[in-house]
Amino acid sequence: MKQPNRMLRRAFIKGMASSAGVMLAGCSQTDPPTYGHVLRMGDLLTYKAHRLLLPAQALAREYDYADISSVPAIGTTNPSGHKEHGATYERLLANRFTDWRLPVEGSVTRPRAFSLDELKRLPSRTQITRHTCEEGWSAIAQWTGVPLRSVLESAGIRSTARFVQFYAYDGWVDGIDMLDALHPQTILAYGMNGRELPISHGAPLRARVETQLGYKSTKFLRRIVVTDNFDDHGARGFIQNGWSWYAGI
Ligand SMILES: Nc1nc2c(c(=O)[nH]1)N[C@H]1C(S)=C(S)[C@@H](COP(=O)(O)O)O[C@H]1N2
Ligand SMILES: [Mo]
Repeated sequence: MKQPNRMLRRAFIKGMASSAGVMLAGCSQTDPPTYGHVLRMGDLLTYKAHRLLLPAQALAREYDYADISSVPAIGTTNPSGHKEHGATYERLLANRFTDWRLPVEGSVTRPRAFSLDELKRLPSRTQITRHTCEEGWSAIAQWTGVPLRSVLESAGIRSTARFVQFYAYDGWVDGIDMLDALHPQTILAYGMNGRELPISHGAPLRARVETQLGYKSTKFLRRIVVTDNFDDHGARGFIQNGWSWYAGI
């Protein structure tokens, strides 16, 4: 009586192993690569499993006003001191970001640069969400901004486009795939808790990527580039520094 059970279990384990194999074997040139230690292969498995199991447009939980908490400002809290872009940021800040422009370029049919007012004139979205930092804390805030989807659509997304890269005034560079870029809760936020986005939280504009850990929500946006291929941003990017490029939650 024990025998069939054991065989079933073995078949199940074999099935698991081969489906994991299929997932890994399915990785092509177009998947985000992993580098270094063999354990980092798990990053690709996590990415593929998320994309397989979660409906692409599943919404992150949204909260009530009463749930809003204080949010620590983490990482760069003012890029003024940055060696490459600090002086520019300082000048833009002095003019209250009236001269700030966000170029949206790369794999788009109508590359253009947006002023803050132009972004604010596009339909906005407000959401109260939980920010989860890889350091182990989380906090809830209300974010107001323009869906990244609207911005990309106004620049005309080419059919070959697959990733969106964010460049910041503190030298931070990162990217997300098109599924997260077009996600309804992925916004470029200029407001926080009903006020203008504070400098320490990424003024004048930051990304909110609610489907991933906090470090994917780039602050102090300087430039957006749509790409057909994965870009690891070399030594300045996350992957070669040992972070996971995909940090889905
Ligand atoms: N440009 C830029 N974006 C960034 C960071 C940063 O240092 N620079 N830190 C990241 C990390 S690790 C976190 S947890 C959040 C912190 O956002 P907050 O300061 O609004 O809490 O921003 C993310 N985006
Ligand atoms: Mo973080």
